Amino acid sequence: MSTYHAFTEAEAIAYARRMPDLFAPDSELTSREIGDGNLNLVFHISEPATGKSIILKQALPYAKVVGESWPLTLDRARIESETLMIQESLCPDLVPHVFAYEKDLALTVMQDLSDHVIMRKGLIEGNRYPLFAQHIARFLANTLFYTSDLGMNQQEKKERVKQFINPELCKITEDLIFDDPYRDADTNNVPAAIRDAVETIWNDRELHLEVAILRNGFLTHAEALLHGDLHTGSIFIKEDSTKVIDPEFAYYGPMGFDIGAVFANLLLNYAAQEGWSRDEQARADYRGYLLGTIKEIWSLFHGEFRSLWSLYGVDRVQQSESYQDWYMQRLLRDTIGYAGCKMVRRVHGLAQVADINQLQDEAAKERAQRLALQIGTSLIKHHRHAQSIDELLDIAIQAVK
Ligand code: SR1
Ligand code: MG
Repeated sequence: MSTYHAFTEAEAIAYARRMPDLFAPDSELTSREIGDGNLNLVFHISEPATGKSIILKQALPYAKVVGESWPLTLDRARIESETLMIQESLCPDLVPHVFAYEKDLALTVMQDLSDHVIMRKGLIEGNRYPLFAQHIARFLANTLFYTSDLGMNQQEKKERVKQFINPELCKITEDLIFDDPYRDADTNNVPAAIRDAVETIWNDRELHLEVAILRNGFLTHAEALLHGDLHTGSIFIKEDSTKVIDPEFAYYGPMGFDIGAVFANLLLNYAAQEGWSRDEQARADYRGYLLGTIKEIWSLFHGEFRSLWSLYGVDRVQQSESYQDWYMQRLLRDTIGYAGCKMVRRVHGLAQVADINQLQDEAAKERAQRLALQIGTSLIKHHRHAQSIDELLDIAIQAVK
């Protein structure tokens, strides 16, 4: 048993050397800490002679993005590794393989994905990923269906809910997504140029009601085992492969929260095209690609989820067509509402996105921020009335007209 302490690069090498069957005991290894997220250390260990490599991910006992003043449970490393193993059993090609998890060190040893890029970076560079919609729709359909009361034994599911109680990480989401952006909170990071638009949000009672309804769903609706933080920084991608990483926020929550997270991050990039595209035609083309991807994801997800349900549904009472229709419409509405919340928090909340923040042209950045707020708030306000995914797309299209 090892006592918890944050690893140095040299300690990461020493640990990797002890892993059976990975590296020869006397081989030369290199180590680089490459973590650029908000919470953890990530060591890339490689053996130059053979080209073999692995990742050691270690949770820190505080939120790295803020510092030691924000303590954070190490149990999130267990949640992450156990979630990855469940997801691997459902869609093995869409998540990294976990070689080992060591509780006392809050350490997970996993497959190295350095031949992929973080999707947020790929989108900022203007790349297109033709297989992404298929991959993420399959990931969402399988992970959400088979961990819910529709697709697994309902008593075992209750045990799973217990296994994935994740109060500290959920609290971050409850505050940073569903509370702080709607008031003048210390955690916010309000860009001076858009203060007027942010203050409008702080005073918008109609909006606050819709956010309260969505927050209630996040607090109480233990529907499926969610990834819990499914933004484009949690996706490694290349032309022919997609890998979903980092499920440390996993817990039993409303399915629409994960689907909405994917849509929100595509829409944040859509807003950021104000500054990234070379000219109007390129901007319209790339925005068309992003909206087409959202539409394709919803359509493939919807088809796959319903077909899993019809073939493998475990609950006779929930099997009827009309119940499935009702359920999918509610899921669409949740998805649209959560997508809106996930956009708004990234504009003036604590943790923002590179798509917008890396824009060098201040005027373009301001236009992108205002657009993201406009689309996000419209999605939140519309969500309980939505009938079709086209309404989400229309909101995005109207916002740039
Ligand atoms: C204090 S953690 C801030 C954000 O980083 C994570 O990726 C989550 O999105 C969280 O809200
Ligand atoms: Mg993360």
